[in-house]
Amino acid sequence: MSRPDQGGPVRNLSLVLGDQLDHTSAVFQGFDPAQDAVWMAEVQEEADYVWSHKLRLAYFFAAMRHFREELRSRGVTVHYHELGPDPASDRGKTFSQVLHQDARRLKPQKLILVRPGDFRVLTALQQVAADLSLPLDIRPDTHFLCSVAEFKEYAADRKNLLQEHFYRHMRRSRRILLDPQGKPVGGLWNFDKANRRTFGRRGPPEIPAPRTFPPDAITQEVIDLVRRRFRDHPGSLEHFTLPVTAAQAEDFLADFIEHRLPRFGDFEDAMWTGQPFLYHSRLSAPLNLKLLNPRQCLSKALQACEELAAPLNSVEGFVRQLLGWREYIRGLYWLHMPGYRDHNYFDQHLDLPSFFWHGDTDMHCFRQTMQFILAHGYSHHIHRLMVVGLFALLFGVHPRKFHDWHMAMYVDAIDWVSLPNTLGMSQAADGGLVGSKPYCASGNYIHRMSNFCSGCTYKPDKSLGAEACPFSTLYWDFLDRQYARLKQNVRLAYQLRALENKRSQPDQMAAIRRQAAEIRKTYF
Ligand code: DLZ
Ligand code: SF4
Repeated sequence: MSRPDQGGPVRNLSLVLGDQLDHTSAVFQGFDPAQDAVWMAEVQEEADYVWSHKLRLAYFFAAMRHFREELRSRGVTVHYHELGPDPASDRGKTFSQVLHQDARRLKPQKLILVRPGDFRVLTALQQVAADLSLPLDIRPDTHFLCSVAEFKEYAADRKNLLQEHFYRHMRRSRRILLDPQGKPVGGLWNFDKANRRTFGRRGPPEIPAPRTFPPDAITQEVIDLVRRRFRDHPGSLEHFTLPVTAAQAEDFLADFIEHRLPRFGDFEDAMWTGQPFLYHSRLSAPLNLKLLNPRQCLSKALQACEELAAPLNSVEGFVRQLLGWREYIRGLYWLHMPGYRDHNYFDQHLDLPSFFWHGDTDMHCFRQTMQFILAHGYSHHIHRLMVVGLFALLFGVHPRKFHDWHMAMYVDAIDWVSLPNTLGMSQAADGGLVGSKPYCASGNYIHRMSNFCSGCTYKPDKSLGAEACPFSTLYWDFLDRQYARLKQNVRLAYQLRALENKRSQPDQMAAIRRQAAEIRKTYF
């Protein structure tokens, strides 16, 4: 009998998506290379249903092609749909179209899939299987520590799904950073208060640059493809440095643990001009493509803590991101989808100002953040939350438009992580499902955490007049516009008292409203 690579019949066709590049994936359980085959596809729709950054496209395609080569070198048959420079040569624009054709040709008895990271993709693939009358075996994504089923069970009898409580549940149930009595190591569950240092006037010291992985021939071919075929897309391809294989990702992790983890905690929230990475790991991209497993990351960080190579506040901060935040965000996504997409608690409807795509603005903090994003498809979490996200919230942007932009511009963005992060955490549009209070602040926050304001034409402590910081004007305007909704949150009482003081001077409040309206007009 001929094998599946020689055009022979395929028993099971295992579908591997661009964010499922995991050799230990459940899609390979029971896989028999003599009878089964893998299916992978680069498709136009994934590149432009949101207007993706060139680097995001190149990263996915390069990592997918490396994964294909690794599978083939192990004797696995991979049916792979490659995009070429000419769209006319595509066999289909969507996963559904390409899979339809391949399944008709290969005639598998069954399709196997690990739960995708995007509800939209899950429903599309379910539809193909139904149209072809083929069984579709959907398996859990064992990359994550907490399964969808466990999260649903955890959520079932709880009124409030606070991240901090879920994090403690994960620490206890996985016995991570616990002493023999089951208490948190160091006496605290959370060292967040120790993790808000700034760099002061002198700025950050020399920080070892992250390990880079220059493009090999496969990646270079992809870069050339993206440069030609997707030339109108935003962003640059000059800095392709991320790991594209599991082995490279492991080196990337080791480099972070040795050189930047020790000070990661202290300066987790700090920002600085010209420094996109500081002590941050940038592990989110290889993690979200599943080149890295969170268990590897946890084990290396815990080992560094035990060997006293990294202090507890840094290790706990890193563990919280992976074991708390990341797993929590994913659990919430699957708990609330598909309805979650439609939340718009603050009833905001504006488009993004155009500088979200090119960064051409005189707000120095925003310009810097956009430089990082355009060059690297990346900025760290405080730029996301307290610069670009904050501006969208205060300006009045529709939360899903901000999510779509974030999906387009960040290399690490997949729907399961981007949607709760943007729509929930940063835009508070879900009415408090993800965060216990909206992250709203004036330019003073950015001033405290960075040196951006010293290079800016505006003054963060001014909300009126020619020198007023747009963040600060829009901050007071946001509190004023959304007063009735914000008043329901006791955690905002202090900020709202300050607004009430401002409101007691009606002329000043009216001037702020006028200036905010002017900013919206100018930035459109
Ligand atoms: C983000 C992305 C891009 C740009 N391209 C592809 C692709 O061509 N093929 C693919 O399988 N996946 C791609 N992805 C990831 C998907 O958009 C989506 O996030 C995942 O399929 C969800 O599991
Ligand atoms: Fe940003 Fe305002 Fe500071 Fe300028 S003054 S850098 S706009 S926060």
